[in-house]
Amino acid sequence: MQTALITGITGQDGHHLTPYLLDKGYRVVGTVSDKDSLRADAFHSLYPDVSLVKASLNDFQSLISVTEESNPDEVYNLGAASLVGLSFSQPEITANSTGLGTLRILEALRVLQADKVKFYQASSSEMFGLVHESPQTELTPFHPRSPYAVAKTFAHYTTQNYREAYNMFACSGILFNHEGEFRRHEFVTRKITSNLVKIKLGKIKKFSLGTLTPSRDWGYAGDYVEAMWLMLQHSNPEDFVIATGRARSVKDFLLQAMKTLELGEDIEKFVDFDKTLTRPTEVETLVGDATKASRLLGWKPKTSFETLVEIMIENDLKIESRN
Ligand code: F7E
Repeated sequence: MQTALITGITGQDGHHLTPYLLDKGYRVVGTVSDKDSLRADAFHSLYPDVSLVKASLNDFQSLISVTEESNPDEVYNLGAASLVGLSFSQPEITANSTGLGTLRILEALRVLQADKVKFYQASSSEMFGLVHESPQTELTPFHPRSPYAVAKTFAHYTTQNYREAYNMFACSGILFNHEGEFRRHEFVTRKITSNLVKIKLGKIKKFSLGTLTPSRDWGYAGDYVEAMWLMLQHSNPEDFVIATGRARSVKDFLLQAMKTLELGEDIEKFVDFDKTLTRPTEVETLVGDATKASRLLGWKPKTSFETLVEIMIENDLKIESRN
């Protein structure tokens, strides 16, 4: 039986990757931090077969212990301080867990001479930032625009360096925005679907957004975790862009969600704008070219933009109708 160790398992991607790996017959071990006990309990009730171990990307010793004890075949490093906006007010916390955290877990694997372990790093399209070309590929230069993106870029290059210096099977998936029913409410897509559902049910009248103009390449997280696994089954450790190839603005997402809920097209009726929700340096448009993943891994996104919005709305309708 293969063992997978997942850092940050209680986050969105852990919720999709865990059942995917359990279905394939893996033993799954996940790290949770001390502060996460509520999320850990909720996760445990969903997946009682998963072992949850206390460990932190900020604590090298805990990473040594969990790696030694779980003896994994594959490590998925999904843990990070992942809120881009918040990273501007918490740059050091972000650099520590998102950047140095990746170094610590790679170093734990190196020190333990776990050189047969395959390592997946959750890199981010945010690294492209002020884009040098469109669409972005594995060869597009990085130009990070937030403390989060700077930390992810450090982690990306650290992964590459461990691969080259120590011959480790270490690779990065450069994932563009991926959303779904497990998305946290702080991210714009979930903020939109959950608040529009509340409006539909008569619980609130309006909500606030920062801006409607930025565009993102939005895919479904359930499709993207398959790409993570495929990367670790590939013959060589390489980096891959994972994306749908189509950019839509925040406004497009909002209008699609309003359409799904039959709320019409009058945005101002439901949305206020709040400058404090904007970022000092914004990333205007990201769109990825996943040709390499399609060619070498046989990976393609399966879920359309319209279906993604529907999945999120259905889920929020279920939750909000219960409360
Ligand atoms: O913002 C704009 C905001 O916070 C999307 C993370 O998973 O994907 C995600 O990062 C866009 C930005 O995600 C609000 O300024 C407008 O342009 O949902 P988001 P993100 O920053 O794109 C990448 C790939 C990651 O790696 C990250 O970890 O929406 N926006 N108004 C807003 N965003 C938020 N959160 N809230 C607003 O009110």
